[in-house]
Amino acid sequence: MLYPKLSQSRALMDLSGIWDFALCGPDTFDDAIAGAPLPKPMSIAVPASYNDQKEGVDFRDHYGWVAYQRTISLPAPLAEERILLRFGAVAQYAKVYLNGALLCEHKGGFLPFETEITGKIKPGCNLLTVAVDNKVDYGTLPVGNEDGSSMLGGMLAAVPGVTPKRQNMPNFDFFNYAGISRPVKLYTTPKSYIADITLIPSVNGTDGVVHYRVDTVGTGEVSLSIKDELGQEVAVAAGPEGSFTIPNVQLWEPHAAYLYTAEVTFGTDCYAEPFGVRTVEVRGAQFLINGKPFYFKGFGKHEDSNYHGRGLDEVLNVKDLSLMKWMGANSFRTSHYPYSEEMMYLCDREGIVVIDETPAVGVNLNFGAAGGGAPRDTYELLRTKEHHQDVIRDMIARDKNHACVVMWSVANESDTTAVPDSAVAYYKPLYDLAHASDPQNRPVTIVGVQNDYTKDKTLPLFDVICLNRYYGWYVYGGDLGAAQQALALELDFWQKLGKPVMFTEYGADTVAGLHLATPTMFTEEYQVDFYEATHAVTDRYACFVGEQTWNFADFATIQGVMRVDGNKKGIFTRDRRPKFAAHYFKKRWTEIPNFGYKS
Ligand code: BDP
Repeated sequence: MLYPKLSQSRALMDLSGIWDFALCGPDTFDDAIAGAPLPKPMSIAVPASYNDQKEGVDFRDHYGWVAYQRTISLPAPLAEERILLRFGAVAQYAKVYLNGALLCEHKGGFLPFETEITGKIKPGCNLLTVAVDNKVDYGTLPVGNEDGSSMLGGMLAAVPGVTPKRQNMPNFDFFNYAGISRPVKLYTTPKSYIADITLIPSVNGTDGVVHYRVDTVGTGEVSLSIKDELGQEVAVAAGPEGSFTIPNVQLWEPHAAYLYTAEVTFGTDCYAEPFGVRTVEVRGAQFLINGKPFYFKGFGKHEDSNYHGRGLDEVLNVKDLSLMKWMGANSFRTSHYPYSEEMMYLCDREGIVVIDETPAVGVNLNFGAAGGGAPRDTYELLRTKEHHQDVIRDMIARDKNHACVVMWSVANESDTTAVPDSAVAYYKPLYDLAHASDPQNRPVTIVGVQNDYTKDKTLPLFDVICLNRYYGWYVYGGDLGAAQQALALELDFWQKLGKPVMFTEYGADTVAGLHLATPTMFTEEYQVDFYEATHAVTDRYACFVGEQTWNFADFATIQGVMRVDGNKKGIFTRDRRPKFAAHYFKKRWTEIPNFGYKS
């Protein structure tokens, strides 16, 4: 799906701002609400999660539906165009109404959707209502509890006669922020229009050879003009599918991005898509970008900040990439859901490498919030399979042209050992689907939970072994010697597989400002010791191709006995102040080259 852009053939209107808002019921949304202005509405900012914009437990812990509302009008000169209403992301389920009539529904909180409103938007004022459900359950990604029931149990058994309030219990370790979290846009295209553009770059000697396809609707001729960064035309092409050659191509490289622009025209429609020319390949135990062995230095992140919650914050995006470059980091994973399209374009521009992850987190009923008690068959109990296929297809369709994306992650910390055969039956088709969906056929991974890896039949099916490991925190916390031994045993195991291995998470909760001369857990000194001890082991393995810490910054979680004001494993605080470890990593990473570290 193309990102909405202003061009000589397309008008673009951003509906960001203050909308009317109301909390609604838990289970169903009453369509009648959408037919009239909300009575005594609250004011809410869009785009942003709603949770932290107002005070009160009922607001923060709201379970179920809310309504957003505003009026929209179409400028009269655009009346003859094709008109679309597009949502960057609405978490977790959306129903969109215009003048009381249901236009569309969308499941999933992290990918865009749009609906054509040509002929439905009338002259003058139109009432736009967006109903949003925040419920997570056994059928959603991410996974949560069923029916708002208290599935956690906690440490003690439930007390008979007590009825806990219904609420979302995420089977994942981040706050279930909800609402219209990414921009809402109204845009137009001509009646004959460009529907999609696919670009598949390759390198032939000093030339870039790019295969392309332009999907169109209506009548017209397709032509392409390829411009370099100075706006000079370097190639042309014609027809809906073919290839073009860029002589003496400038490659897109980590920290040295070069972007060309494909200016595509079809009849009167035109659309400009920036792209980089680079190759990605897993060869043996190496991860190659442009044919050179790449070393991932970076983070698992979150879209998370004060007041915005999970809402798009472009200032923060620019700041985060700036901090990464300051430290010599070259990459991050979009843990645990696809990030905004704005962030993906920014990473293309800034030369930051991205592992792009679906929202499949919590597909594990024997771990985390859901854990405890007799083992359960995750794959029998969850109803995520079809939706999981959808999010893989939709994420790849959205992000397929981004040079920054070098690998897809189909899930984080799934149940890959407890019932190994059902895990393989669930994940092998998803691995195949990801490869089949990607025109560039990038590597595909699944991010593995700390487990009895000798029994894991799922991880080895994937192209890169991505490990979330907490030796020295959840396992052997405070005993870094034992942590090192356990980690070395595990890496001895994985290196025999002959595939690249990397950390997609490792870290220690650290309270900023807490210091001790003799480090203990939670101090800033312990965080640095934890990382130093870990690297003393990982640096010995040639197959170990990357280190992405958990987490870039402290972030919000549900309240509970495991978390004091959220997860504190950040290298930065939530407001982006560096902990000691940021300076440690800055020194380490500026000395580790992006390419050839282990060769
Ligand atoms: C892993 C999860 C991540 C958590 C982290 C932690 O992938 O989302 O926040 O551990 O416990 O299990 O800090």
